[in-house]
Amino acid sequence: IPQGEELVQAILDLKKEKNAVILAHYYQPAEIQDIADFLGDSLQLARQAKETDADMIAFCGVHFMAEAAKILNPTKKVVLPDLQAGCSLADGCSGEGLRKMREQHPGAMIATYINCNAETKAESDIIVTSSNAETIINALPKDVPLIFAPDKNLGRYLMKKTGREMILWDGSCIVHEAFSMERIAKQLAEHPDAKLIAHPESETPVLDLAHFIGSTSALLNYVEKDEATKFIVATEEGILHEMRKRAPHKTLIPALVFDESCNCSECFFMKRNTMEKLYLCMKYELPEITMDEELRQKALVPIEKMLELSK
Ligand code: CIZ
Ligand code: SF4
Repeated sequence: IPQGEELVQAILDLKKEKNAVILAHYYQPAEIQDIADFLGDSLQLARQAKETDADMIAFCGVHFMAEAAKILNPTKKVVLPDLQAGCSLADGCSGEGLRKMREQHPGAMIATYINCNAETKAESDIIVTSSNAETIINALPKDVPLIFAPDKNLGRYLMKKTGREMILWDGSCIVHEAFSMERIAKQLAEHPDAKLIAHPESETPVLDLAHFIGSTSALLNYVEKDEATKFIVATEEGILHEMRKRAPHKTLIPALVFDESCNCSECFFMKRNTMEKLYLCMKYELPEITMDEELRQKALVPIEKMLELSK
């Protein structure tokens, strides 16, 4: 495997040779973000995947995101640098589990966060992301019970924002639930001029302290546009790379987590992807995301509904 500058060039050569597009999430390692054709959050990447006319999508993110790309654009070959790039939210909510929950609540609608696998999507009535969840929930019929899966923290936050009661699946993101309210409160005391910004996957005590709560894209825009010059950032630390590019003169401090031996909040699933693995997956076109066509069509329905409602 080539290294350094040669590795970057080799990936660019493969991209041309195979008419590939590289899509990367903001939580990816910095080198991967820098080589990507499109960088985005899960909603933006789903939109890019749907629209691309490349023959191959090299998806640098986690498995459920690459699956969403395949669901939206099935004629393209979708490859993922590391098939083990999972997600605690997706792994904790199976399609079968959701089906059982529906049986327990006859007549309920199921709104599911995009952080879930294809089987789980197929059991859902509508998919949401953190950028469109509030709008979508407000647009759903009010006279039926509503189940929200799999993130209970995002679910709780949405109940507060929309005033709508929801039945919550008991899942969480291991990265966002690791933030420590006590340690963050100390950080705020040490930096009285800083604003705390947080992703709604974080737990309630952290959200209660936050000056601003928003999706990945909303947090990026906020840091860029807000008049404050110092921010304590409670979300996956990979996003600091793009924040620094957009707001080079601002001070960005990663929010502290419970584990005192570690000073940042990395999603270890996201970081399984490396430049070497990106090179290999493009060269050998493996591992590839494949999906049963019936499952794909079922999973597509609630995603299309989301895209329609969040235009
Ligand atoms: O995986 C995540 O935690 C998030 C917030 C993804 C996204 O881009 O919405
Ligand atoms: Fe899943 Fe959390 Fe990692 Fe996002 S940050 S991919 S929600 S484990």
